[in-house]
Amino acid sequence: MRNNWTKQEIAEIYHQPLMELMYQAATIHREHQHTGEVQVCTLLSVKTGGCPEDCAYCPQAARYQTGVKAHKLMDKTEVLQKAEEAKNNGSTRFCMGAAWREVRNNKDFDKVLDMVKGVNQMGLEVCCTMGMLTEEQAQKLKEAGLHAYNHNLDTSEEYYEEIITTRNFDDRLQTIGNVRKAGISVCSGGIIGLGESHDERIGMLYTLATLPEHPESVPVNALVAVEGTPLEHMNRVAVWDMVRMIATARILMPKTMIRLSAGRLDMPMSEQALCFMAGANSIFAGDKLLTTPNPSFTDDMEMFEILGLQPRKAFKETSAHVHVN
Ligand code: SAM
Ligand code: DTB
Ligand code: SF4
Repeated sequence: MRNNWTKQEIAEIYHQPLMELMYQAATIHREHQHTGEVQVCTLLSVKTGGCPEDCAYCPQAARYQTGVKAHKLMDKTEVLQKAEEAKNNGSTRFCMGAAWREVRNNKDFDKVLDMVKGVNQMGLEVCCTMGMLTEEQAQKLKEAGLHAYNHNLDTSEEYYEEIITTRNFDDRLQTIGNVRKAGISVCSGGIIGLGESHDERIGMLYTLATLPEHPESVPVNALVAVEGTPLEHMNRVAVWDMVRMIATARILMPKTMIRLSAGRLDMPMSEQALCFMAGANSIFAGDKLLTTPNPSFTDDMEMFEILGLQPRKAFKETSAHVHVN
């Protein structure tokens, strides 16, 4: 495991002829992962909309007219019911999202801690994505049984200001550090199709692959262009771009779960198959992501059947704890 990659090295990997890149990624995938095994995660938006941030891609930012209605934090019983459904459908990870800039120490946080306890007790890997966290808050989530925390870089350091102005790239790294210190598994990736260049995509991979420890999971999202957001007219990401990104991530971070995340609804099975071939080994299942649609469980199970993929068991060793001297 290496975390001293240079941008030059990453660029050389990334810009290889696509077939060569895929072959290398698939080879590394076979050496470090159980091929044919795909982690199935379910998302639930427990606190939707009304977010004060200005992330240009996001339908939940209060300042854009996207038709997403703001809701208060859901009740625990309802959340546990959704978790049960997800478990019955074969998901092993349940990720609760909140449209917050940061977690605050209030009654809502106490409610979240309670939800985390409940979901953990059901034997699911529980994950949250709720914005910035302090070290103490991360510790409390850990004590409640949180398995993973998702906090994406979203884009590269160089392109960050074009996409988000209400926080900066270092804020993201700070929270990722707090999650790591609390002993929670780190999930961090980004989105492509925001108008970034190849160099900027390489820049984002560079930051992820040179963290002191690689994230245990890296979601690669294709922008879901939502009407009303500043990025509503962006073109759909080409499958070749997804493949290039996933394959490079797989080569740089061999033990990490690479998640083929948002954007699958627009990808035919043949395109998704290329992504699995290139080293993706995790998906979000269930007919909704946070606020936008996603393929149904039945469609995904049919895809697994056709491609010969197996859902991965919960709490399997990820062993991405790379200790660096
Ligand atoms: N508010 C918290 C935050 O931003 O970290 C957590 C929720 S936020 C919706 C979680 C992630 O969803 C973002 O970091 C972003 O990568 C992804 N996301 C949001 N809108 C998206 C879109 N339209 N297309 C693809 N990914 C999106
Ligand atoms: C991630 O990287 N992608 C997920 C999850 N982590 C939280 C979210 C995708 C959101 C897509 C837009 C929506 O449904 O609101
Ligand atoms: Fe808020 Fe997160 Fe959406 Fe940004 S991505 S607007 S922080 S919910």
